[in-house]
Amino acid sequence: MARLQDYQHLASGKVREIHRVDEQTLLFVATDRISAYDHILPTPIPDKGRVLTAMSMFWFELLADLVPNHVVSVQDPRIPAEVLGRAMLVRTLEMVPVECVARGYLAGSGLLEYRSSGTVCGIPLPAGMTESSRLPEPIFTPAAKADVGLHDENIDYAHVVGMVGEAAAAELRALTLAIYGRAAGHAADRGVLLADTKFEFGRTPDGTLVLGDEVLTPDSSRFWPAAEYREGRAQASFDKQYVRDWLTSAASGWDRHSDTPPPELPAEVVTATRDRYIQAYELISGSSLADWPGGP
Ligand code: Q0T
Repeated sequence: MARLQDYQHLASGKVREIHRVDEQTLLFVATDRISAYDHILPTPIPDKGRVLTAMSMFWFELLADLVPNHVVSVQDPRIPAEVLGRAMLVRTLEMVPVECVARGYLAGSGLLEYRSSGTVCGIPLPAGMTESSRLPEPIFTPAAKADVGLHDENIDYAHVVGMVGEAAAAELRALTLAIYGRAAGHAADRGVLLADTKFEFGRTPDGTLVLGDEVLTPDSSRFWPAAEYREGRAQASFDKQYVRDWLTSAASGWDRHSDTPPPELPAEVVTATRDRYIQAYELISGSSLADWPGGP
């Protein structure tokens, strides 16, 4: 079996790592780290990396007739035992420098832009919308990756055309909206609203657009329990609500607007959050996490 130290470390995200396996192959590793309020918390959530990997794989397979993806394997002797279940061997792609976001509801940076200009990524929206409103139809709201520590910057479609050209921009928008539509329909059938989600695409040497990164996970998307949806207020997060509630409670002793790092999470918050991630995976995929690689 391979060791992780056999591979050159190429990049770290907040909660992911990428290693080089060979010229054509990367090891994409999801960690158990969790972020909240723009901080990485000091306490990991056991199995979070496995859940996000299993969930991405479920969606890649559901979407395979719409778009090819970068996954080579999640069970291969080149995957070190220490990351089995939370790592994907993937094809090295030439990544497209556009964060491809689809939104069906108004939240986050979309809500902020709407409040200040009545648009999202330059797309005019009806007057009178409010926090969490459902959009008249899903929209493509691209962003440009920002430097570490900064938020991605929303850009308009013309900006995407300037970056990648007319044909690629049109292809990215159409694919993003087609994938969102398929995924949101599947989620809705299971009582989950897919408020928004971010995709990253790359190209193979022959120019084919391929879906990369992790997809349709709670880290790349807003999943809202449909039963609790109410327009005009922030929605409960499917996965992180226990963490947010505890961090903002007096019990944590933490002020999220200060520049102090967040405290360790209590064991009961860790357990409840882990259970929520597993529930989300099992609800959406119809499979048991016990059947996914890397278990005990
Ligand atoms: C990438 C080539 O996830 C990222 O960084 C976190 C550590 C962003 N990123 C993606 C790539 C991929 C993928 N996925 C790929 N298949 N080929 N590069 C690099 N950084």
